[in-house]
Amino acid sequence: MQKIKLSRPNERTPLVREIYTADPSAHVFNGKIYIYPSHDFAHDCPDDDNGDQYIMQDYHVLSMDSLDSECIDNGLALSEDDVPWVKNQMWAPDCVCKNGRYYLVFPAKDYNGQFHIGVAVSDSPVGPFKPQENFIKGSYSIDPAVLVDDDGHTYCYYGGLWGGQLEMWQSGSFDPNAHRPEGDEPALGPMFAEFNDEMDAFITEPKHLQILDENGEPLKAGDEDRRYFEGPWMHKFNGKYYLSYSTGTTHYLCYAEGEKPDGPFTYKGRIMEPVLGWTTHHSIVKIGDDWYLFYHDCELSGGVTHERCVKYTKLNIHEDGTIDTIIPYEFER
Ligand code: FUB
Repeated sequence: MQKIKLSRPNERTPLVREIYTADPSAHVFNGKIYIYPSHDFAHDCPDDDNGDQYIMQDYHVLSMDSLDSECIDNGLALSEDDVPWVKNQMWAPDCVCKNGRYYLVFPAKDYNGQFHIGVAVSDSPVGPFKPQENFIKGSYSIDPAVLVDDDGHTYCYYGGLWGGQLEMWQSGSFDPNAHRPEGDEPALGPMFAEFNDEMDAFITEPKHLQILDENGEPLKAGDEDRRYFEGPWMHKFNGKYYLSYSTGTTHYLCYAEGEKPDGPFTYKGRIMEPVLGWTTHHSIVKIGDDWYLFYHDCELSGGVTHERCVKYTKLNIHEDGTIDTIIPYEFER
């Protein structure tokens, strides 16, 4: 395979090196690029399947004047100490601008060890953010990604398996021993709910989204190369809705296409082959006339799974919405 030639000096390199960052949700606000990442905490404790190694305690917002300029760490935007309901593990956030205010939407564990989704607000895209007193009623699990649709409706996509606890809520209440779907059982989709205008409540009952295969059948739990695991993102292209996500155990970024914000979605293919590290998590954003993928890997720490760094690369989206697969380390400058 011919290596692709990268034209931007900071493409596919760590955007900041002073802190470890992951799960980048990128947006353009007022012509400037803002990245809302997790802030990885460096430590020597062992990894486990529950994600206990991801001990994040706060959020920093990154910003760039353009894709070629320096990426700035704007310092502390929100700490776990400031949020009454949060005990620990502030994982992957997103941010939306509504009515001139910025809403940081984030998952964290409460004092019962359960993940929920909270919101904090600021007049500035870089914070500091003031948290709401409690988490969003009826929310659970991790990885919120928020789409403000063209008609102003605001949708939240969220959920993650294993340490993200999505399986544990299948009955509607928290069951740490709940059965994990496997084999030919239908895979669990990401969750979907609509926010109110004030961004302090869901106004629809959360529901699982369906991702279908080429025959219109729901993807199976055992189809680990294609089924949803965590890290949802939604972008619109030519009026269609594109749900992208991580397959977790097989480490791919994949996407599925739908006609409506709540699907159903049909699996389309891979966006990115595995990166260095266990997790893969991304966002997709249009900057100028082109589309970009923001993602993370563990290059900066030499492969430590919980010490990650955010990067970006150009994404090739065709007129029909199909996306070329990125091979993360096959390039030359
Ligand atoms: O950063 C902690 C968790 O790792 C995120 O919530 C997942 O998406 C994975 O990237």
